Amino acid sequence: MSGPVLVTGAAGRIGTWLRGGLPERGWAVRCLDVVPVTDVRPGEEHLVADITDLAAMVDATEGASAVVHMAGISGESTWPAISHANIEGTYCVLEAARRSGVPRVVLASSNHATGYTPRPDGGLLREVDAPPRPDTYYGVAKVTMEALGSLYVDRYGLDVVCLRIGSAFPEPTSTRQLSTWLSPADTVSLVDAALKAPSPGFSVVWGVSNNTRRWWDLTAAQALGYEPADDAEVYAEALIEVHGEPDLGDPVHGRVGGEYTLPEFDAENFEKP
Ligand code: 15L
Repeated sequence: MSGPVLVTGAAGRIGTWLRGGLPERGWAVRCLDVVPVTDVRPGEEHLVADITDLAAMVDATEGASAVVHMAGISGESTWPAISHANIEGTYCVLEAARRSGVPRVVLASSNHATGYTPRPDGGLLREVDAPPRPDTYYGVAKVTMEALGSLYVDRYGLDVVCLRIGSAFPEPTSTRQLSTWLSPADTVSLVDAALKAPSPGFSVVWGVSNNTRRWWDLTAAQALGYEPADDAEVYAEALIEVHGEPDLGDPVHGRVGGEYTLPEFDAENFEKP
């Protein structure tokens, strides 16, 4: 495939992992962030732009073979902040891709699009059995992201893959994350699969590692070509020693969105003084 992959949020945590891993898988990377990337690597292109600046995004997407959209606010915040960065921003990314003729967009959705979904009695939860059920304004923006992706597939014929990312951190830091962790290496593998899958149309898949304790089904992600290699269980003993065995009756473990469904995640607590 010709043309680089435009990675938005390239200076962020996941963006940095992708800049490390995608070139090894054959992808040239064009980095975009609102702040400059400090550790520029050989072969990378660099752009500093705001994803809500449509004209700048049209320029940035010119000649790209795909966009991987990781930019935005990565947790709950105020409505004005979320609606601007995460909803307006996603619109600009998709609209710029369309105007520039970029055929594929990979979107960083989140488990929080479906956060109030309860853990099934048994078995694994499929994406199709977890329709929108946001737990925060952040989750609402991820629902909107998936809806915009769907529109751009049906109306304009783009391929759009939405990754409902779990907990993408260097390692799990809570007992919830023994289920929801997405390792750095598996993040690269998942994005690579989303970029390579032949004609995915509109696709929504969970983004988790092959964790022993996971309860989100990976069949759809694996059908795209995702081959998870990591399992959070190697951290279980140490985390359980500190935090105790997870109580599956606790909403933190009994709902997709975990802590985000608790009262303290009310956006009021995120208002700026
Ligand atoms: C997310 O979507 C957030 O970006 C991240 O900071 C974590 O809160 C993660 O979800 C999670 O559910 O652990």
